Amino acid sequence: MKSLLCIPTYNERENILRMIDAVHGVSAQLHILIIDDGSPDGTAGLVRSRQETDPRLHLIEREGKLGLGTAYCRGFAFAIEQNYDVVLQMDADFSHDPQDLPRMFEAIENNDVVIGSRYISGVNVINWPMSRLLLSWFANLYTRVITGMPIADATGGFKCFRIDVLRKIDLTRIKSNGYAFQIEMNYRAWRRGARMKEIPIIFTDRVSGVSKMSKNIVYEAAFLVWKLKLATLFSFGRN
Ligand SMILES: Nc1nc2c(ncn2[C@@H]2O[C@H](COP(=O)(O)OP(=O)(O)O)[C@@H](O)[C@H]2O)c(=O)[nH]1
Ligand SMILES: [Mg+2]
Repeated sequence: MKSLLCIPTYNERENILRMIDAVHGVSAQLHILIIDDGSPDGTAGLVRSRQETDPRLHLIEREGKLGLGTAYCRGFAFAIEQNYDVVLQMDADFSHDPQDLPRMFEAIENNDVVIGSRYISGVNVINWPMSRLLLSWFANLYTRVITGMPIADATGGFKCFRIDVLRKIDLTRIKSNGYAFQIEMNYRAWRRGARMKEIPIIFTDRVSGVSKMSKNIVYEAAFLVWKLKLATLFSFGRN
């Protein structure tokens, strides 16, 4: 199966080349697509020079910080155009462990969406302040109760999709970012009958670079969950 790993970046110069090496170290076939939002720290330049010796590395450069959700959607559209069979998504900052990729490939054989889950077997988060852990945990409880979607970790960003699932979702309509984007993709896939599978992962807070997480991301997710639920209840729009 032809697979593409999408990694969105904003100011990840300390991480990006090490991450590319780590991913290639795990899989000899997987292609990588970096979607960089004009990082002022020159992340895209590093990727461009690596491309000279790496035929499995792709780069999309956007004008400015347009947000995580649209960055992923741009990557998914690239995967559809280029006829990949499987699309993965992962952060650049080593919070997600490339060593978990083989388990994702295994799980996607019999599923449509595989979610790297911090909460499927206890709580597997390292080095987050308690406040952020509680926020994430309650955000997931809230999402589960309101949407009815049976997923323990709906806000995580380490995932794998069969391309057919992405083809069924109108990516141009997705405007959410952050947690909300992860929830929205899961919800739309689930509503379309996708076989969803969570596999346990350990999430480690970043060591290099800084987080782009903000309060707005939380409000956006809290609101989105109701929007998705109400759209389903009243069946307006396709969801
Ligand atoms: N292209 C792009 N990437 C982003 C943007 N915001 C965050 N990222 C990337 O998305 C991933 C997750 O962001 P991060 O700051 O680590 O969020 P956190 O783990 O929730 O604190 C990292 O690879 C970031 O570089 C954005 O606006 N555009
Ligand atoms: Mg991070």
